[in-house]
Amino acid sequence: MNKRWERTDWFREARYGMFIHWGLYAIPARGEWVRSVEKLSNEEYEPYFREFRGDRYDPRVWAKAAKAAGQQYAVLTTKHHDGFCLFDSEFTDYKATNTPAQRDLIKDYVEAFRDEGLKVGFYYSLIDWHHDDYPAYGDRIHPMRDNEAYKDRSIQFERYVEYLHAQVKELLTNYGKIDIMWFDFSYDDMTGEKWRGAELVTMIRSLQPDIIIDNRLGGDIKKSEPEVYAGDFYSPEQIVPPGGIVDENGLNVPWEACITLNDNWGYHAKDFAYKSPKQVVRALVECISKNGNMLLNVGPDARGEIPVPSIQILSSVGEWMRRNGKSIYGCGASSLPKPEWGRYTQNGNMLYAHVFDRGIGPIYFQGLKGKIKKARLLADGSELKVSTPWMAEHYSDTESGAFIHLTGAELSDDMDT
Ligand code: FHN
Repeated sequence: MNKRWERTDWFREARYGMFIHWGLYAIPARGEWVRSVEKLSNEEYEPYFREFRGDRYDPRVWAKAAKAAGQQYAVLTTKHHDGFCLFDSEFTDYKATNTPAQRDLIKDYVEAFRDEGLKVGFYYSLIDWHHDDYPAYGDRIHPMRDNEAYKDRSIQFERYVEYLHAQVKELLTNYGKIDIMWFDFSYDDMTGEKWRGAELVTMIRSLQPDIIIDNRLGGDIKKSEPEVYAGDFYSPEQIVPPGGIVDENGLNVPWEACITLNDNWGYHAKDFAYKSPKQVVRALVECISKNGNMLLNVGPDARGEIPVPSIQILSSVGEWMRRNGKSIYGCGASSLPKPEWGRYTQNGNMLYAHVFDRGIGPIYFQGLKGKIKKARLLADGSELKVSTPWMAEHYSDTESGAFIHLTGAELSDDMDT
């Protein structure tokens, strides 16, 4: 892969992470956009700040759940759009240490996830509905967008940008090595140099040389000569991009699809539409089959616990990962055409056939005539009889990936791996 993406090597090996949206919005329990959707003023939202305790918050439990799920990294909201800081920032009083929680939630998260051997990422909202110098009246998404009281307020947006830079600096200074900086999100003219993006990224890279940054500061990561702030990976949301992500020359760009387990990022008391483990596995396989990652979201409740349905799905997918993870970690797209029965992932000369819809009769491996030396079911290592050079006998377990071991020489001769 292009030298430009070298710092994402670990990321493209890891392939699968946990996204965590947690904050004051878990108390109203109507999703993380509740302030904007219901146009709540700072004063109307204030009771949640005074009440926030997170008495059951134990990031070690979260970290163990992520590890058992087969996830290799995590990204936690340090500040979402409501401006509430989960970390002990010296630049605001609107922070967890000033609530009944009385602790630096980010410090505990970093320690817990590192202790489990996972990489650690910070989500940081560029948008801030609490800060006095963030544009409000007439803004497309601000809770006070229609509030006349905010119409003629004189704000100094530059003061907000200073605040943003100062907080990113303290996040990347006070918590040791951080692996991902996940900004969210630029919109309309609020993008790129509006955030003083080039200066911000230069500062980030000087503090954390190995960190990777998403593409939501702005710019166009697909350009051969992108803006300094265009990021290290593309971040599609709630979709697995049909053809993966390539740059203007058709070369692969690292990408990560962030996906919710239900209909909301933040906790929602009426969230029942959970995806099934099968849907999650198939989405994960699809991401890797297109050279991407998947960041799967959980939204802990007001007391700090990941909802039981989320835990159950993560655990079930984790069992699949425990048996089939070799077909995910370090894998990417195969040069073979997508088979009718499912998807391929590949790692060097090891081809993984993910059979979703077997249909009837043997599985047909188009283009592999004479190439299959042996076939094993990845989940249990059992032999799959290759009844003719390009067919493998059908087998019962349609949920597990199978690997088809091809001899390296022939494969590298015939297929660009
Ligand atoms: O508005 C946010 C949303 O709340 C959530 O954080 C997602 C996660 O990628 N990002 C924004 C919507 O694109």
